[in-house]
Amino acid sequence: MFNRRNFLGAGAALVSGAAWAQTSNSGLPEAASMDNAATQKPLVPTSGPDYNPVVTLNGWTLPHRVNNGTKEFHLVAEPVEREMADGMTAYLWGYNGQSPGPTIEAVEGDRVRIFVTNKLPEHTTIHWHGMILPSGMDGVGGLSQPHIPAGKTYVYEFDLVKSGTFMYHPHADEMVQMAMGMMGFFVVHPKDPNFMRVDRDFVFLLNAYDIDPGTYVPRIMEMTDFNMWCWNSRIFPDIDPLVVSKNDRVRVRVGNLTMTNHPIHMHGYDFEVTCTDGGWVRPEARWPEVSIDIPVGAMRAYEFDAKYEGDWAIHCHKSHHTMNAMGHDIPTFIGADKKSVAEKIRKVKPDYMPMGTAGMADMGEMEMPLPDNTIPMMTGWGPHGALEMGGMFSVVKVREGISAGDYSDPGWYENPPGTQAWEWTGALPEPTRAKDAKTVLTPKP
Ligand SMILES: [Cu+2]
Repeated sequence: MFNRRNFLGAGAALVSGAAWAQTSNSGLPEAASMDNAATQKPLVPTSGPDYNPVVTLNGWTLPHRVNNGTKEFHLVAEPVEREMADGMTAYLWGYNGQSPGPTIEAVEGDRVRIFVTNKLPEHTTIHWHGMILPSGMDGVGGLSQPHIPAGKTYVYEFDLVKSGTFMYHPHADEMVQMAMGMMGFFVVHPKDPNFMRVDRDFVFLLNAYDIDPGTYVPRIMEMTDFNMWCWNSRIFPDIDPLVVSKNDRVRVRVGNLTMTNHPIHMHGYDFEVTCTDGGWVRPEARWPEVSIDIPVGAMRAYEFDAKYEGDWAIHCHKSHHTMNAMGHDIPTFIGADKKSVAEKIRKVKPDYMPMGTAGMADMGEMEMPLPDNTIPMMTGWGPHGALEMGGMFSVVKVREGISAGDYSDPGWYENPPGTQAWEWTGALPEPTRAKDAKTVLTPKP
């Protein structure tokens, strides 16, 4: 297995590896590596057909070189340290320094040659999810090819016969390798630059981990009880916002490589599903939605015109998926009177504070002492207070006049006067039916 020393060793090898690349097109292409979990600038094409590059949330696009008309990429499967949020790092497996791996972008009609170097402690392969390609390039270890042994480099080469949104992941010891974070996006842009053109094109993968608070390595045997619900191995409050200029045409591509479905809900807009991993959805086959369920092992892309300025929440609608670790196995105390027991506990633990008797919102506001390397289950602050969120949550920030290619955080939206919910300060008559109510869920003071 790996330990911290192996980790650093793999990183160091990569850095020195960069030096031998780029010398000749007959050798391996450079294996770029990323040491940063922030959203990187999109990679604008410098040759071939024009396209609007995607923005990988808290991720990056893999650079390539062109060798006699073939686009060459170099993926390195290896242990990585991934910052999931400020104060929380996971020891994962990924590609080229990060989990998920970098997004691969190319154009319909391209021939691609992808070198895969295995720096994991065990064998691996890469399956190109959704792609139409020769059987022997499909990446199922044992079925379509021998596994790539540790330390070896294999080459995948095929034509991109259709545009769309695809994923890549191992088809070798999958339970372990995907639970450890090995996955990435593969976006094939249409050959016609005007087909399905948008101004902003975001991609992220849904993934999940079970990492006990205070530890670093996911429990890979977990089937259902995950405690880290991530977008691109990142959790709220540190998933970057989706920054959009007013009136942009926007596409959001979401892939699901967890073991459950995720209804992704975006506020402020209705939108249409325009692409699945099977291909583009014809205009006459689309219907309006405000939540889009992303099935397991699938991707969905939706589009909208950014007509409405504001800070619009985007999140999984399973409420347990907008929580971080520490949120499980907590008994329900709503309606319970913990006053007398709290007095007894304070005799041995003077700072004990009973929580949860009126709901759990107090957990979002408290700065509770935590073990190392975890973050609270509900956290994050907005312009009006605690957000009480975690996990799969971010914000679509639509503003007037953001220049093309600018994805920097514009800060919080200021609601124009008269457009924000306000407090009623007039008379509040007793509702008649409340007099008969026998059950009151709030404990008496
Ligand atoms: Cu979810």
